[in-house]
Amino acid sequence: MDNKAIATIFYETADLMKVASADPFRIRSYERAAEALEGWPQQVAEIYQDEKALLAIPGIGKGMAANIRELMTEGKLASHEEMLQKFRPSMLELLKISGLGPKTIALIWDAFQVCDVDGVAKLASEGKLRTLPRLSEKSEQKILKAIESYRQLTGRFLLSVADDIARKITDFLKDLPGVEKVTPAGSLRRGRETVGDLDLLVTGKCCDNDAQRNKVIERILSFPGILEVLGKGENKVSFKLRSGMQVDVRLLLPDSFGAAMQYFTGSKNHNVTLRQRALKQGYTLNEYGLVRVEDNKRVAGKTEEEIYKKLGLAFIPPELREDCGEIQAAAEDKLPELITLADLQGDVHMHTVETDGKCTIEEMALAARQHGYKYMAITDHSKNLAFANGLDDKRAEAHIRKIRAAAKQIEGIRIFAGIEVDILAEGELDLSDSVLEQMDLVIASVHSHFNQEPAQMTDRLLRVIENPNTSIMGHPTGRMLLRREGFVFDYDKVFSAAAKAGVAMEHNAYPDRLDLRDQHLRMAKAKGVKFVVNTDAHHTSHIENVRYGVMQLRRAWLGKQDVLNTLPAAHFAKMMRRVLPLLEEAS
Ligand code: DGT
Ligand code: CA
Ligand code: CA
Ligand code: ZN
Repeated sequence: MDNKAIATIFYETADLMKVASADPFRIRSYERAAEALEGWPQQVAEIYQDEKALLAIPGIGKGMAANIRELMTEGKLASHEEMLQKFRPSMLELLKISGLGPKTIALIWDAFQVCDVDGVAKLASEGKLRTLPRLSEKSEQKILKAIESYRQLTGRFLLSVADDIARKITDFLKDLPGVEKVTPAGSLRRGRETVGDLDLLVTGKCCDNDAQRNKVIERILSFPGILEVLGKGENKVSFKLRSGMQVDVRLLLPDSFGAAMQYFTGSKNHNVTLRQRALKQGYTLNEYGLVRVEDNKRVAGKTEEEIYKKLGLAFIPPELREDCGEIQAAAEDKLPELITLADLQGDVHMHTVETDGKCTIEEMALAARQHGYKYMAITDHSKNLAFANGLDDKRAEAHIRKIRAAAKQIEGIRIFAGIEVDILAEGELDLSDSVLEQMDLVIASVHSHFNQEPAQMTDRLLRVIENPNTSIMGHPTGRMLLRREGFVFDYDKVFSAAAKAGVAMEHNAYPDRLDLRDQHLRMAKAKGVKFVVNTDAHHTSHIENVRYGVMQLRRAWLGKQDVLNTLPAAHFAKMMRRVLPLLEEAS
């Protein structure tokens, strides 16, 4: 159990206790512990047996230390379980609806013993909530609206969240005898930015007969955090986790594994088009294999590769399987050569403790070097981002000196001094030109005034592009997945101007952002824009998030040549200062 998982359980306990009107001091102690754990750099799993080490974490007292130990040894927490029993687990979901606070939920619970989203929606639409103190017809309408927008946003999860769970379940199963492979399929394998449910495929000798399959299913069902089993068959089991995520696991014979992978990876539209192609060529294609109609002979199924090959197609990478022309391109052998993780030589958007990061310059640099990068950049925030302790001119200059000093000390990786400078309301940059000029690279990002009219936003961004100090536009639309739509501007105009001026667009690989999205990446590429994929790391562990960013780039059909941080350091550095025309060949 990692810090985040413990923090989640503490937050949940606190929320449930609020509904139960428990002692506010106790509630607060759960919340403080959760906040402390979220920001604590060391995993408490490593130190939980050492009481002193736990108590050294600010916000953790004796009671919470005991709770952490209980969670680590039992895998659950009695106070949390007790609350869940009292209210039923659906209460957790209800608490996630903004606009429905614990007080209102407590009122509803006390009067109707209802604690699920559908139940509350029903009470509201039947006009029963207005009978409660402090609730009116108007509040019923507000609650219904909140539930509606909750439903639109939910049901989907960040790619990183699904990936995390997939890895945990894989780990949980991999030591079982006869398990050869556990592989994600569905939208996770295609690298979609959000995932509806998690599809996992298990194969190996463990799937040979009923008795063995039963053993695997039994083991799967003992995975911690399962809230509810939704369905169970001979070779399939579906369940819902506490987080609300549904997981579909299928057990497959190795002989038809490729066909199943192909089928369950989707997308549905890709599969439909592929099946039509198969039919035209005299085959049927399903999850068990590719079968020639003529003699009913199975001609492929063990691997995906042989299925595509038999259909006269080049292998189509999962990220492209959205029925956007990839089958045609594969038939003509015109699929693009997609960028891979190994192509990247650096990550040039990172924060440190100087602003809102959690690690030092040295720690970030060593982690980037460990990852295999040849270069990286420290790009802390500027002063407009006050809550992040952003840098003013003076601190920014001092920070450059610190970065240069660290660069002298650390070998094996080039460390650029950069900044993520705020774009102010009218498109001015938040630091003086004389300071920005000293930077190796300048990322300009919007962190405020998101709600400008598209025309005003367009002018604002065009002004940033005209500024000769701008190297990169950071997270260009400002979207937050499942929380906030990106702001709208004239994409054609801005992308064209950026291409012309030699300003690169960032693809921000932070899992909540994945900004630009795939369509915008394609649009920008068509205008001649070059990209930089960055993690916006606020902690050394975030550097690994780059894999989500690369999946998005692949979904947009981008190759190595589209992405500047595949270049060697010296060439990359020149591009950032806009000294050379952007389209110059890689040296
Ligand atoms: P999601 O879960 O909404 O993020 O998206 P997917 O693509 O993971 O969709 P899901 O979980 O419903 O199904 C997984 C894959 O299984 C899907 O990509 C293709 C395949 N599949 C599911 N239902 C059908 C179907 O009715 N027809 C075909 N051809 N394929 C299907
Ligand atoms: Ca799925
Ligand atoms: Ca599914
Ligand atoms: Zn940043």
